[in-house]
Amino acid sequence: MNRLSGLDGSTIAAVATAPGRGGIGIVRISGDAAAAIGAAITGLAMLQPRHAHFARFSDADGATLDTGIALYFPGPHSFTGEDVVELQGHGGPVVLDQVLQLACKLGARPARAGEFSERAYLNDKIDLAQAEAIADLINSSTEQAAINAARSLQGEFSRKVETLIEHVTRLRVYVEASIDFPEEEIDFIQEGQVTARLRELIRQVEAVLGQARQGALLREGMKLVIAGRPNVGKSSLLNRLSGQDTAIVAALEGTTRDVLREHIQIDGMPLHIVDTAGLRDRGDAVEMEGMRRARREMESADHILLVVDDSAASRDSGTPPWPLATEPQQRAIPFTVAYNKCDLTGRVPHVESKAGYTAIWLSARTGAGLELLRGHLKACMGYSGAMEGSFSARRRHLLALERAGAHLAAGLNQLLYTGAGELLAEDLRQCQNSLGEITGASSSDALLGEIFSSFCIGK
Ligand SMILES: Nc1nc2c(ncn2[C@@H]2O[C@H](COP(=O)(O)OP(=O)(O)O)[C@@H](O)[C@H]2O)c(=O)[nH]1
Ligand SMILES: [Mg+2]
Repeated sequence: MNRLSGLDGSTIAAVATAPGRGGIGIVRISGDAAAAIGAAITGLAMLQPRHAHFARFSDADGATLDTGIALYFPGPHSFTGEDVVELQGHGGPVVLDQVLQLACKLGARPARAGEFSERAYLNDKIDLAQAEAIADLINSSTEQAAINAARSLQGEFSRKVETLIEHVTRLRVYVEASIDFPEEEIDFIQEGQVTARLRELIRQVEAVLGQARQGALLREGMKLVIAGRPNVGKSSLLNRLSGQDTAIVAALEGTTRDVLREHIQIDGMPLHIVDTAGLRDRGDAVEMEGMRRARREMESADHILLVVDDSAASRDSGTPPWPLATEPQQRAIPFTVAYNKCDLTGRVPHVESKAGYTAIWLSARTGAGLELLRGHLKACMGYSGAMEGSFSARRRHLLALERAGAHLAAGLNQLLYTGAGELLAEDLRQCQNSLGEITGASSSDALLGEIFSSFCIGK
């Protein structure tokens, strides 16, 4: 794809600072006419590159709108790669809008959401993953997420993907050459070298995928759904974990009917906790609807915290006692069992590893064992202390990496069972395409539109 085909030669302008009032507000202008517009507004004959000009911002009639600093960054050494002028004035919505209107009267047009970043991408200043990292950096809600986004913006993730692309390309060239020159055909299987390289590539894609998963989790957080029978202490646990009195706690069965949500952080790891109605086989219409919603939440959970009343555990049949027909072990969703109310049973809070799940004994009332639960949830999110070398990633990136891995696996199968070099070459081509979607080397216009339109104006 020719990236430059997305550019229309227009000059764009937008307020680059957050809406509202602030000490300083910035109008950013990018495009061929930027320098002329900047000169006209400031009344300066010309703006010196990378020089802070103190100037009056005046309209065509000479009326002063504001005073501030004008900066000029000639392309290609600017954020967008085009001529960029920044007018830094006072941060009031009306005065900034006046300066913006003036810039538009002088030949700019209002920028679309994300259009500055899009131009930076189209002019090859950053790749797609880096552009997304800008949005992630601005939107990050935890320190670790911000650090990760900054690493992606520096190209940490992109470099890993590019290395993968390079290796795939090299293998592809090798395979295709042997197809194109059959007189020199190599017996792939006999030789074994291609198989080994494929296996190594699969391992590398898996490694990057693992890191990207962690990055995505840190960016988006883990959705933890608290589920179980009525009265086991689900709402008490939500309140304990969030440190807030969010949910009504009562000795009455069927107290919680609506789905309750809290967003918390455990050592910088975002966790979205969802408290749900207790599951049982009866209840009035409202409670039944609550249970229906509880099940729906469980289906979209990243992790389920199944709460069991330890003092009544023997009453619930089965080990562990699954509430009614909602058996998380039948789904692919990982889960943890919290044996609550251990203050009543006198059991010491502790963690046990069971087949396919973890069990934790705790008390929502006394808070005993809560640290064990927090530590366990952190581990489930992939918390590893230092988090060195981690970077931000999005679900889109994970899917692309998964597709790339699947194409490699398919290619390996072709090679092992049919010995078909052509089919392997095709799988490698598709693998390369999938990886290219991450950095934008092979992305459709629709995808670009979708990504940049989610940015805010002026970014
Ligand atoms: N002794 C004891 N009681 C608890 C504990 N956790 C909750 N409860 C009590 O159990 C009852 C039901 O609690 P609640 O959080 O509303 O349970 P839910 O229906 O699962 O949301 C309330 O009376 C709570 O005070 C606990 O750890 N120990
Ligand atoms: Mg409740």
